[in-house]
Amino acid sequence: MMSKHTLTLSELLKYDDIVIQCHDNPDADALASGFALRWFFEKKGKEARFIYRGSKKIRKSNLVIMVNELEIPVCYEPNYSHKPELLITVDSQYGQRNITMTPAETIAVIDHHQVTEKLPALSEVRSNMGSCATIIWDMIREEGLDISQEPNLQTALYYGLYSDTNRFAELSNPLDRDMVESLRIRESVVKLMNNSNISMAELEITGRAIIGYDYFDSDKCMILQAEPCDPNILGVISDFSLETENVDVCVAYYVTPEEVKFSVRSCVREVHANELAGFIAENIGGGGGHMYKAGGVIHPEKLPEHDPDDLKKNVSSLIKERLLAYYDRYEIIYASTQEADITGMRRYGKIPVEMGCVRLTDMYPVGSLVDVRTMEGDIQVKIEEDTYLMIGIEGEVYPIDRKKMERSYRFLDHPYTHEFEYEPSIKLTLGGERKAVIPYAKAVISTGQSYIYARPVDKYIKVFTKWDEENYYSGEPGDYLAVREEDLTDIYRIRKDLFPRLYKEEPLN
Ligand SMILES: [Mn+2]
Repeated sequence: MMSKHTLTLSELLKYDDIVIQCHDNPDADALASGFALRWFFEKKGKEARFIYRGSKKIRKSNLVIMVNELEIPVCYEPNYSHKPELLITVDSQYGQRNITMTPAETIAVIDHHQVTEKLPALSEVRSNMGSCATIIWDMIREEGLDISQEPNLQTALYYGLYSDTNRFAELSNPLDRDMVESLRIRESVVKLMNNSNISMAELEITGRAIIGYDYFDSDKCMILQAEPCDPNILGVISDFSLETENVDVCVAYYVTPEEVKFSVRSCVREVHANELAGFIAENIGGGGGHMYKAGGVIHPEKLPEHDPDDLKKNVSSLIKERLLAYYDRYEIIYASTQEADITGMRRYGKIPVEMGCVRLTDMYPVGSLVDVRTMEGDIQVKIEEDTYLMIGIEGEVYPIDRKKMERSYRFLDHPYTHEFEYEPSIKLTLGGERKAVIPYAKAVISTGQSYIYARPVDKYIKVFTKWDEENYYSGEPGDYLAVREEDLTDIYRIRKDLFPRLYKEEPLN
């Protein structure tokens, strides 16, 4: 079970006696989430209480600053005995170990972690989101409320996501990025919190982790194990260690009985940190982020060998095995330097399917540098007179030049309309308002004039296309390696689930 995604905030307004509870030992995201939710109820004329429990009062200095400076109305209630009509847990799930159980008549859950408990009917869990703050921000937006006059609330939401994604480095969901862009924050408070981020004890943890490094010559990578700490410290450790000569990739992690957190850093284009993070946590947790910085979590109970007494040892050998397996796994193909070897490939023609096509000069002037936001991350495109953007059948976008486009597609008379899970959008790299691309798109259909050679691959591949030397596309066994008949250096990858929908075999000519 990944996510559950059904609740609206207005459904919660039929209750009167409302308590919001975040997990024990709250972090910035937990505080921001409760704060935002309480603000929502206040706007709707309901007074909700925001509490946290557990054995420890907030002590970490950045969080003390956050509560005081942003005036977060949160109460520490270790011995809470009132049984509310509605209890909403934020940034955690009712029944989980990290949140003291508070009896209530009705329970609701808003969270961004993996689902581990049976969820109540009133639940909004989006496990792919960088922070719980983002979910509540989105839900408030869906209710039509405007937070632009609330500097403290905006700053809290920002800092919640910032902390949960290691200073945005491990951010992976486009909605998270949308929130960051929309917020106006109190910079001075963020600065203050940032400069009180590490305690003396954590400084020492950093030092000990670095001294105990494990280095693998063959792949120039390093693993560092830290004692349990604020996950942000893992980012500090891996960022710093990556600066070492002959270290291209770093993984820093800590182990607790509840969870294993890790940070991944890469400074080489052949290893995308987000992909490696996903690989390390495959089937046992989750990972993601950016090309060069990423992170993730492993759930100990999902480990193949789960022996609580030997947890540290199991985790350390698992991370090492997976890191080294990752390197063995891929064949790397550089399109810009080599013509594809088409031996063993078959010839295919494109099945006519409707797609969207945007002439980018309809959106921005020639010469503009734009960031195109997609499900898979941001790509940067320089707009030339004849640069077009194609929108594929799953909402994936890619640039194409006019000649190639005209050879392969023809325009249809009806407008292009389509809905995707995440709408592709675009903005100037230098800043400015984000524009959705679909309203600018025209419907096109492939003419069947374009042919490719392709073959399914039997191993994992990374393809650097000629369009983007910095960025590769990964393929797994069964995916197709393809090359355009008229340009044997235009090599790319086509996912196995899409291939039969897009191509049919043609005789060789
Ligand atoms: Mn969180």
